[in-house]
Amino acid sequence: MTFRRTLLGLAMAATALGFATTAMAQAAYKAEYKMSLVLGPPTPWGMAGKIWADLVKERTQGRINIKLFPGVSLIQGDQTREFSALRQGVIDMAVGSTINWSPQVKELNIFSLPFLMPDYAAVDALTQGEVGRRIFATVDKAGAVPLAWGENGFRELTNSKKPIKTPGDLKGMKIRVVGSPLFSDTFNALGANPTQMSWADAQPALASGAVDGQENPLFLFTVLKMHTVGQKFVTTWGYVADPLIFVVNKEVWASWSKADQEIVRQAAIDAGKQEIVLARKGLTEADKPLLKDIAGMGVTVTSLSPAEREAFVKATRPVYAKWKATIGADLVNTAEKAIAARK
Ligand code: X2X
Repeated sequence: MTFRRTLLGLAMAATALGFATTAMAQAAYKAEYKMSLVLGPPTPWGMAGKIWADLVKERTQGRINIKLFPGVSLIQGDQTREFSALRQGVIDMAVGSTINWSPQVKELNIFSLPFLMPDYAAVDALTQGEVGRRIFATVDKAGAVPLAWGENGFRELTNSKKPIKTPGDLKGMKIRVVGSPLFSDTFNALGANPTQMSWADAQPALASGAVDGQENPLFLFTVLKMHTVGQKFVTTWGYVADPLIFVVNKEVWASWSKADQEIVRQAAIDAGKQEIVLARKGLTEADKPLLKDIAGMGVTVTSLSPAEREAFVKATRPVYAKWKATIGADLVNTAEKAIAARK
């Protein structure tokens, strides 16, 4: 029967095509994929990359092999170029901070708005809700495939000079800041003297005293033993927190079979969940053991009362207003609402 023969022919052709496509995709797999990170293991950020790479290798039976390049070494330590390099294919995949990609994706500055997120529930309300979905759509449009959220963390202030309790205490202090100009605006508004530099340059600058202070999540303080480079004072003010985003270059993503794409996506989600637990360890328990560890290093840890914190909030309101417009008032309004409604 002609009809049946045609059907059979079509089925055979489809099968052959299916094999061909699979074979082509398989042939296009690289022997090794390059993953960019600023911080390597044993920091939570580095562990995010390691857990992701290990899960992918195991679940694809080695079809997808990933090598970690911490220190953003694929782009000579210039972390603000990471997103461009990812888009261009110099980097195959990355676990990157929203701060470092903000120069290319302005919406990512939302997490760096001073005092937007008062606690971890606020961070989750953004990344796990509508704001997170809209940001992923923006990252996708900007040229990379976003898969999951992780966390660098709340960025606390450290310095070599004195305890910081008021904006006045920061006056004239040389503070190393990161990536986006929003950070320079925030520290200028507080009367400090901010200097933008990469993390690679920040470490020698702290050691030599070229800068007095910096801001980063506290696990970095203990991992790097920052008290040994003169950082004797810590103020926990929780003014911003940077999430991490797991991403893959678009061409690399398209070269993988649907099944492998799903494996890589699920592995990123699983790694992100595990990493967020690591990033919050010692900071979510009532007695905050990480702060005790730091005090045990001979460091003065200053926690702000709500009234003291409010003085910093007030001083940075104009910066918030300016950047709200840059980021997009609609997105920031959505974020404010999600935070107000958090559990
Ligand atoms: O440079 C920093 O401060 C770091 C390591 O936290 C980031 O890459 C955003």
